[in-house]
Amino acid sequence: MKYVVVSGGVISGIGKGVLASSTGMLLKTFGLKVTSIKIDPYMNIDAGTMSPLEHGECFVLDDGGETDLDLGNYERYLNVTLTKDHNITTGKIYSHVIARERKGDYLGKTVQIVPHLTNAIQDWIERVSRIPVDDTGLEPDVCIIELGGTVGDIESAPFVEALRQFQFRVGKENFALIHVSLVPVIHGEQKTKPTQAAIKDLRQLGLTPDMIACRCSEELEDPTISKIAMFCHVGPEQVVNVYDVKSTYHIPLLLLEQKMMNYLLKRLQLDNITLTAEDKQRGEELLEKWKSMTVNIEQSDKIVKIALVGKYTNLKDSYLSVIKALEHSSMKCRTQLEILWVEASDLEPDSQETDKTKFHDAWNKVSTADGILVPGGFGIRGTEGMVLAAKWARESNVPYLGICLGLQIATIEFSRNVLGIKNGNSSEFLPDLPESDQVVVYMPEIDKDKMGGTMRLGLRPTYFQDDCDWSQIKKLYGNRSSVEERHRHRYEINPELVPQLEKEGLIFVGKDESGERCEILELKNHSYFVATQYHPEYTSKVLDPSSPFVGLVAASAGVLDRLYNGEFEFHGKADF
Ligand SMILES: *[C@@H]1O[C@H](CO)[C@@H](O)[C@H](O)[C@H]1NC(C)=O
Ligand SMILES: *[C@@H]1O[C@H](CO)[C@@H](O)[C@H](O)[C@H]1NC(C)=O
Ligand SMILES: *[C@@H]1O[C@H](CO)[C@@H](O)[C@H](O)[C@H]1NC(C)=O
Ligand SMILES: *[C@@H]1O[C@H](CO)[C@@H](O)[C@H](O)[C@H]1NC(C)=O
Ligand SMILES: CC(=O)N[C@H]1CO[C@H](CO)[C@@H](O)[C@@H]1O
Repeated sequence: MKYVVVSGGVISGIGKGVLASSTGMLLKTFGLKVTSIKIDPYMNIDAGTMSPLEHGECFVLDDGGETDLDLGNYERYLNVTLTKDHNITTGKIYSHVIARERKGDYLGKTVQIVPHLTNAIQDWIERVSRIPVDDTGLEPDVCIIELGGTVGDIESAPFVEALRQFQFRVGKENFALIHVSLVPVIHGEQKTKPTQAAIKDLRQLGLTPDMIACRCSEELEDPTISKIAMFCHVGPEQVVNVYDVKSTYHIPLLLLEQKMMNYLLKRLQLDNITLTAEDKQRGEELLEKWKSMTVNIEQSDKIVKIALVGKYTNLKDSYLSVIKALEHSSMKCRTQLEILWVEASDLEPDSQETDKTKFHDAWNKVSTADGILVPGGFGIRGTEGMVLAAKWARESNVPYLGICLGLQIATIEFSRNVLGIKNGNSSEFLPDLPESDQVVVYMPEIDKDKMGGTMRLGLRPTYFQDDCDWSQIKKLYGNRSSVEERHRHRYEINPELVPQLEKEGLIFVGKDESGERCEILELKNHSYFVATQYHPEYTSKVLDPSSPFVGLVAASAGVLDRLYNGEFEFHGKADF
């Protein structure tokens, strides 16, 4: 097993995750099997309880693990399926060591950060890196380890020490370190001092950079590269120039251009890993497909406008996977994407009195959008605005995709305005709603009193029902009889209402294994009106976008027919 550690210096938030996943993706293009581990030096054990306002979205894995959004990045770039063990947090590793201490595993010895905690970290990395993550079911060849935060923080100290020891445990030829640093441009001059200081910190802690990835707003000049090489005691070929590009999907190509892989291949002796001709060919195809997907889109001058009617629209990170899924889909449909951010509560009539401009602005966006998306979310605020947006989409024949709450919203709207259940609502918003008005109900098997960890979580199957050959969503999923997607919810559509809804044309085309719980709804006789109880965005991949999203983007761009004709399929080689 080869390990590539990606750490960061100077400041955080300069794209360590993108660099790490791009490196992994490039290793895959050589035919290697790549996995990844994210180390988060914070005390939380469970990301499910962290506020999306503070921390961005909560990402859900196949196994129901709730992590922060970085694991999503790896899944999307590397086309792999990770588990909850692929994230290591300080809290997790401490509780692991403390549990062993309680069991008496340390035989009465004094339990210390070094060696007990640092050993536990290394054992964890070795164990988890071997978990198969793709459909080959084989052990991966390379593991990318992203160390969160910046080296030198108090928080990351035990992990840095563990990695220092780890390079000796696994051997020099199996361990490479990429340090991501920042080169600010001040008065037109590229400053190397912060990078020099960051590398000094790193060396002091016993780690040697094999590559220094310099983030900069512009291309590094040759003298800058020489200077960094000289003062940081590396060769110029070890300094990688990662300047700002139009889209993060271009970063792998940028790294490739700079021959970063040549160095890594040599350094890790990757040639010694035996690969079959088939593996190699798969790798080459992957690169062609990546180029074709990410570069073609620039040549398109078509723009599709999707209104995202949500709640935390001023914190866009809380919808990160949704945005990524839209980006992947628009690349597939060869159209540029423009997201219109709509704060749902601004659509409500009340807001007309408080802020007229916002009200008109919001409606202007909704009514000019090519498609409307209502994503998942919690809480009451803004839900009446979402109901109005769903009504607009239904009545104006504008493509609509609802996710989780978005499915419940679409059903509430339909119950009120088509079935005539005037006060139809969700018992999530109104706990003592009369039974006749309950459109959305609490799932019976879930314990109402416990908040954390009581959701329907992770990968579950959805079965397409009989008589839905007309369904667009079924066709988009390739006419499969069932699909597996990731869930995260506590409430569901009231099953007793389903016959009435279906009679009026709102059809539940997908249900769970019991045949009772509604998973996918679709409106008959509409350009595209689909909603899912699950979160398809979590499994969207750069090269394999999620079907419900592809459907929304294609319908909004008016190219559904071309999509069904297979015009957007990849045929072997990038056409440039
Ligand atoms: C991604 O992985 C899945 C299975 O794990 C595979 O079926 C699919 O072909 C892969 N996609 C690409 C673009 O390699
Ligand atoms: C539905 O419930 C919400 C939350 O209590 C409330 O604000 C809204 O007015 C209700 N809608 C109807 C039509 O009763
Ligand atoms: C799926 O089924 C529909 C209707 O039966 C058909 O028109 C379509 O070609 C099928 N698509 C695929 C990919 O098999
Ligand atoms: C869909 O509904 C519209 C208006 O209700 C009607 O004019 C049209 O014929 C319907 N189309 C189909 C395919 O049923
Ligand atoms: C923050 C985070 O991602 N936490 C998850 C990491 O994995 C453990 C299980 O090993 C989960 O319980 C956490 O939710």
